[in-house]
Amino acid sequence: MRFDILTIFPEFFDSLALSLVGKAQQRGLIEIGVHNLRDWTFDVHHTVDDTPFGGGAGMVMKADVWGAAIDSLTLQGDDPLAARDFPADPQKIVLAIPSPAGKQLQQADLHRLAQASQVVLACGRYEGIDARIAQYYGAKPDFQVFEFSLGDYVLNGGEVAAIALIEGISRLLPGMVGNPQSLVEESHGAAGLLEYPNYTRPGDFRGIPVPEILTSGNHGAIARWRKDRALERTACSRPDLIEKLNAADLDRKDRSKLAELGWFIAKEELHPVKLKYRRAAVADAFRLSEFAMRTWPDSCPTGMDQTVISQYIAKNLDPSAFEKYLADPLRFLVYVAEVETAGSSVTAGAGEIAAYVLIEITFEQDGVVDAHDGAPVDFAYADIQRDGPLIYLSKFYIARNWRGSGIFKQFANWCFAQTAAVLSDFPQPYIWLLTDIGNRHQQRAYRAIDFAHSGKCQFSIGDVSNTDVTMVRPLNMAK
Ligand code: 6GU
Repeated sequence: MRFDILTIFPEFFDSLALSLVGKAQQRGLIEIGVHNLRDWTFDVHHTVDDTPFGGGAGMVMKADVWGAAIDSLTLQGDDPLAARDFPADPQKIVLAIPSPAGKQLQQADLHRLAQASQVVLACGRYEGIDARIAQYYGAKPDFQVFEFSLGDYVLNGGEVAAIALIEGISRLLPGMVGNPQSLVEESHGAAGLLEYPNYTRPGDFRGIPVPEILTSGNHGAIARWRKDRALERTACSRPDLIEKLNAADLDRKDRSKLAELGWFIAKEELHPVKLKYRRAAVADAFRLSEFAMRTWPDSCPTGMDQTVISQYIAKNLDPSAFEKYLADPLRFLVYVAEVETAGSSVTAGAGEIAAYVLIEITFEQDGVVDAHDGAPVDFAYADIQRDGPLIYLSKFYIARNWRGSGIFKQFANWCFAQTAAVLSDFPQPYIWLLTDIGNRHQQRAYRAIDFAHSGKCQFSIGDVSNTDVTMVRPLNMAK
């Protein structure tokens, strides 16, 4: 591959003699020509710029000077003899133009450019190069114009970006990097994640040890640890990359790590989605009601009468019921998990609701809880004594398409931590719930988040009586 750099600061590129790029030149893997743009000027002052048509600040680099320079480096001129010496190559010549107005350079661009046989780098200064250069060469069939930016910030000229491009392309060429696996594992490699953190000797640096697992010799566990760190780093620094991960490439452990980080894969979805947890506001009443009406029938005992269900919904889950809860924030805690969309964190009611939780803070006087029969007032959970109110998990619903995504455990833990903060005056409140005795699946799910069975109780829906089990756990679990 051949690079030709056009610049008014040729010395800028002395650094290309160093390191791997320098070695690659010595070994003939790449050729780099550095050319002074002023060699193609027409006047004694070697003028490369002029004032912009239409006015405005700064200077614009002249198309005629650039055209002459690019032509001569790509042997596009009128000299048929020169053209004959140019190796016939079916591939296009890449004219790479660094510019803060270009497409942000990505690893995938480098892989594509690594296929070219010649890359001409046009390093502009000032306000850039006359736009007709990109237009003219872009229209030529044997050229491919690539205007690229390093990121959303402004440098004085394209030189730094040109060096970045050359180094980024060179290391992808065959024979450049010793171990091709390191191209896959590194950040922005095939996995679509940022790289995990690395450590080497000494084992203790100023009191900071190396993570123990890395010295365990357990390769499976090390691979898992690295993947988890890569997922964490990526979720933190580059959530846009998490959004692009393919669900099909994510195993159970990946999904569970992502769930911890707030990212979930809904049924039929191809990519993870970020869910945001928050306390609901009065303005959420209508949407919550709509959501509750839609999800409530799913949790009813099988074979329950449809009209009974409808009556219950109309009476207990209409918007005014939620308005009542939301207007009484000292007694009712309502939390929602919703798809994070711009603005939804500020105002209620933007993103799709994935789940909601309704907790009722019920206090106890003289051994009598002020609401709900069947509350396990006397139940003692293993060795953790209740020391505070016995509060009631009234509702916890997850939309069908979000079930099995890991949201249940994550959202529950978040809600309980929030609730514990609200009740921080009490050392150890308990939280309890009722669920249909026949719904083994649900009971198992609650056991998985540390609830224990505490008894049975009758629960009426309309005039139909059902047997429920009660389950309970301390609000603060040591974990
Ligand atoms: Cl490619 N050029 C200039 N002048 N500034 C930049 C850039 C390029 N990329 C980011 N900032």
